[in-house]
Amino acid sequence: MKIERIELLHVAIPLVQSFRTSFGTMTTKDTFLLRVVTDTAEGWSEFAADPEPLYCSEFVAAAELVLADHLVPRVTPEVTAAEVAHRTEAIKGHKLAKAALETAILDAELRSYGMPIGTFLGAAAERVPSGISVGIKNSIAQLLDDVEEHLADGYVRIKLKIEPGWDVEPVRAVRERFGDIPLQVDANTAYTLADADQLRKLDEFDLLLIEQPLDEDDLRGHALLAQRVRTPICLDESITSARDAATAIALDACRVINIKPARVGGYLEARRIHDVAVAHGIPVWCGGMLETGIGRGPNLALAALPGFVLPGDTSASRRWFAEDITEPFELEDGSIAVPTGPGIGVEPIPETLQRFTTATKVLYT
Ligand code: OSB
Ligand code: MG
Repeated sequence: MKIERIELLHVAIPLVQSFRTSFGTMTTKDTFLLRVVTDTAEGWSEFAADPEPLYCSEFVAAAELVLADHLVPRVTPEVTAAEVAHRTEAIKGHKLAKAALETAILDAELRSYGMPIGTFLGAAAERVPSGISVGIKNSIAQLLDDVEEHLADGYVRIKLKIEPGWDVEPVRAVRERFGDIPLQVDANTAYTLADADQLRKLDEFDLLLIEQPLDEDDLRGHALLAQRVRTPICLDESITSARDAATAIALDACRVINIKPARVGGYLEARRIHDVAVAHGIPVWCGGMLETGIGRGPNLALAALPGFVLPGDTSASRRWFAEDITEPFELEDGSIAVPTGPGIGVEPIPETLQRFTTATKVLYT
C-alpha cells in the first residue's frame, strides 16, 4: 500500500463532566487525529494520551515530534500495517504514538479490502456489555448521585477511581446503597506496598478487581501485594506488550489484565496480549482513554474478542461528549454495537471535525 499523505489534526473537545483520577483532572479531550491517505483508501486514528504526561510518559507534543521526525519517515512511502511495528522498532518507547500510526494505516488497509476491524481481529460478538469509570468526587453524596445515574442508564459494571483517602469509604457507600452490583476500583499507581493493610480492607466488598495499585514498573510489588489481598489484582499501566503480559502472569503479579490498544502499540499487539491471556486462563477487558468515536469504534471491535469476558470501560460516546466528531456510540440494554463498516467502521463528520480542529500539520506528502 502506497502512502500519499499523512496529516495530523489537533482537536479539543469539551467533556460533559470533569474527570478526576489519582493523577489529575481532565476537562477537555485535547489530542490529535492522524489521517493517512493511500493509493487505495483513507485511514483515521486518534492519539490516546493527553497534553501532560500524568497517566503515562507520553504526551501530545512529544508524540507529534516523534511521529514527524522518527516514525513517519520509517513507514513511508510504502508499508503494510503488519510491518509498522517492525519498521519502528529501533525507536525506543513511544507506544501510544506508534499505535496511532499503525491504526491509521491498518484502517486504510482494511478499508481497501472492505473488511471491518472486528472481522480482522476475530470479534465473536455483535454487541459488547458496557462498564463505566467514575472519577473521584468532592463528596460521597455526589458519588452516589453519579453512580445512581449511570446504573439508571444501564451500565452493567461500575469502576471507582481511588487514591489514598478516597478508597474504603466510597466503596462501602456504593455497596451499601446499590447492593450486589459488579464493582471494581482503579488506583492508577497511587499506592505503595506499605499500603497493603489499607488495600486489604477492600476485600470485604467482593470487588471484581483492584486495578494498578502500585507503580507501573513494580511487577514484584504487585506479586507481593497479591499474596496479601484476596481481591484479584488487575494491571493496566504495567502492561505495554505481550511479553510484559507473559512476565506478569508468570510472576503472579496479576489475575486480570486491562488491555488498551494504545498503551501496547496498537491493535495487533493488543490481540497478542489477548491470546497470551486466554492461553493462561487470565480474563481481560478493554480499557478506555476518553476516546472520541475514532478510538472508541475499534476498541469496541477488540472488546468483542472471546477472551474479553469482563465488561470494559467502553462506555457510550455521551459519557464524555455532548457532541462527538463521529456518529455517537449509544448504550442500549447495557451494551453497545460493534461497528460493522470497513476499517474502524467510523469516520469524522467533516463539519463537526472542522469545528473542533485547532491546528493541522502535514507530516508527509
Ligand atoms: O486508568 O483506566 C484508566 C481514562 C484515562 C486515563 C486512564 C484511565 C482512564 C479510565 C477510562 O479510567 C475512562 C474512559 O475511557 O471512559
Ligand atoms: Mg486504569
